[in-house]
Amino acid sequence: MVQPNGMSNLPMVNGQFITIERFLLDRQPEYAKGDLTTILYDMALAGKIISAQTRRAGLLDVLGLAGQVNVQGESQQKLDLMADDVIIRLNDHTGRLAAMVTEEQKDWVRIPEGYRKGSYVLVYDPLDGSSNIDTNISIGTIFGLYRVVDRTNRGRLEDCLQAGRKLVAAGYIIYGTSTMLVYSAGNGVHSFTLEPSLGEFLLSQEGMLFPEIPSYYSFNHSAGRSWSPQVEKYANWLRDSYQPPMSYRYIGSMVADFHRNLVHGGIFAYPATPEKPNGKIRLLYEAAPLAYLAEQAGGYGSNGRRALLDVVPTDIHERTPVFIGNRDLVAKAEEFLRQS
Ligand code: P6P
Repeated sequence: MVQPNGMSNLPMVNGQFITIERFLLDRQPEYAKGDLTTILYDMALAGKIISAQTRRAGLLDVLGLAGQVNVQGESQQKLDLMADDVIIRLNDHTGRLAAMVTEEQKDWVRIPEGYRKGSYVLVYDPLDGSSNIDTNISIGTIFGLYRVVDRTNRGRLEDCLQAGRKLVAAGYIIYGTSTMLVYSAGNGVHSFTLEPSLGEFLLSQEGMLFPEIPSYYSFNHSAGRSWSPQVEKYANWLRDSYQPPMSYRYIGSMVADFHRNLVHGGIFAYPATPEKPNGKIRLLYEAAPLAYLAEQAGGYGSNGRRALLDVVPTDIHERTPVFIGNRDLVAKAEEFLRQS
């Protein structure tokens, strides 16, 4: 097929390039057209803006700490705060949302007075892996979308504290060698690559699935000093017994580890330890959206005992142990953790 000059390096699918806007219009299930689809556009726009800022981080004075700590007591990076501000300002006045939850705000975010409340709740981590910002390692935005519990009384904490099983869409934007948006609205997982010269996210892959044979396992082995005997045995099984042997990769940026494992097969785990009895990863806006994507891609996400999507959060910032990736590897983790 003759490629138009200079266009042949764009991510083509079936010989054509499809923008996320066209994809959402043409492929979204009927029930998802309307506000849900528009919110996904809004997140794509947020991704473009955040990508531009992270690309220039070295040049603009946005590197380094902002001199504040977030509700987690973690030093907030300037890019964290910028990304959070971008997402809130893109979404708080559109009339599509009734509430937001973000890692960077202590309380859930209300829709400002004077603006209509919509039917959706956006939960997100504006910049996961932010401790890597100053070292040019891939970082990412993670998001999930819920419908409000009661349309006649919307915009309440109850709308935010829903199990992941209630998610109607989830996704992430990874700011790496290229900027990619990966999402699902319940109809498979689809990935888009930002073409900077066009400012468009172009369809890269439709219907992503974890490869049958996993290639990587991702743990922070330095935490191994305080793992439970069961987690220790599981980690050793992954290293010594699983066939065909996997490689060990741990970037310290969950979105990047998750994305690599989705593409090549594998498992990411952040178990509980005595120092972190509930693990480190936040349930509502990190683990649950990724678990939703994992299940849509034929994988699974567990807290070691049960599906992450079945856990009802009791606090918007609660943490959870995480085992997420190829279904058989995660099921095996549950098997090891059940042993006394
Ligand atoms: P550790 C980033 O802060 C994060 O939440 C995840 O993106 C990442 O996988 C994890 O923490 C890294 O934590 O304790 O291994 O440095």
